[in-house]
Amino acid sequence: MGRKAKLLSKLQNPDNLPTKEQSSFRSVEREFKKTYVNENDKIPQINYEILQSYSEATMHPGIILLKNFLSIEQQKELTKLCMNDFNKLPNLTNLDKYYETHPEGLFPTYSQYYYSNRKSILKLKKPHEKLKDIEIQKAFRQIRWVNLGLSYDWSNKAYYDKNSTDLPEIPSHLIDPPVPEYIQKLVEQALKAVESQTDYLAKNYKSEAGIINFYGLKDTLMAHQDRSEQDSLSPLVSFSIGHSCILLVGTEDRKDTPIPIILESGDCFIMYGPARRCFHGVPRILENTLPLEFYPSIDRLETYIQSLDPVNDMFRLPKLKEDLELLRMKEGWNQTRKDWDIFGEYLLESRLNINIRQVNPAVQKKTEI
Ligand SMILES: O=C(O)CCC(=O)C(=O)O
Repeated sequence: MGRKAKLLSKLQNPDNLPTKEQSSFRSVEREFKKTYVNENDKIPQINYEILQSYSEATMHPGIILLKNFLSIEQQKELTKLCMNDFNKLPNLTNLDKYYETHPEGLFPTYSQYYYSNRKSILKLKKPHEKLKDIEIQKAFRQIRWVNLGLSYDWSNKAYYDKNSTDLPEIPSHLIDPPVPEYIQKLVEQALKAVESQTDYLAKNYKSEAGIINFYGLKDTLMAHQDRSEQDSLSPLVSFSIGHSCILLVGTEDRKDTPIPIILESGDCFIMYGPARRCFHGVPRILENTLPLEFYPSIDRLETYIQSLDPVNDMFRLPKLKEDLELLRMKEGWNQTRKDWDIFGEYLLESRLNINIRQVNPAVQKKTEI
């Protein structure tokens, strides 16, 4: 049996899913990536129900998955906030290190391109041997992360010490803004659910830092442990929007076999206490999983479909065309898309993840957690 056929049979039969003896984190990660990412491969159908029931049955202690936690309206609001409001100073993005930082962020210029075809270029701060100036529509797609709350130094994998002389190139009064209130409120609601299921005391939690991850359909996130937060027990609260993904969650030992969990749009995933330092990663964004509610207007979708490549996008085209037909039958669809097109079209190729952490240990807790 070939590798692909083997994985497919594993996914279709829970008894055959990787076991401790068989696979380290790396090898399971590789199987998901290899089997599904190669454009020239035929993409096997994933048996969602089996994968989902497998994840639920084997959930680690310290992991809580709140399905459909966010309403569609909340997800749309968060998408707008992530793409525009939060995507600018004082929050740093991956592009700020190399490219000119726009105080109002890239969204206004991207929006002018999207709605009026006004072209503009994002310039490098200084010449770079590999990078070059880029058109705004490409630059916007290259935003990979936005830092919320306490500023994080990605090179040293540590939160900046305000008293350090080695601060990022932003005015010092902009460092360490609070996590946006809209997100803090959602985190509070999610933690109420944790509180009702465990003896974690949510009122001591502080949303101190966060990351917004912007994934394209081929992006992945390597297995990693979150070790930068001094508080190693408080929950990490994570919201998913747009395309679904497979999240692999292992143990604190990279050699242990991780479990695959499907995170869908609107889900809230929480790791706390015993799971807080577990290895986790995203080997796969699942194409054809964007809920219909997030699609743009019919004209925009038609133009988008025409812009796709019949070979490279052969596994997405049939579903997009099917969805287009469904939308054509929905009366007044375009009227409900007012001001949504730019966000909806972005989500046709994306997943957003917002995850929030407490960095410093809480003062008082009911239990060790
Ligand atoms: O995208 C996700 O769901 C996981 C994100 C994550 O693990 C991280 O940002 O450290």
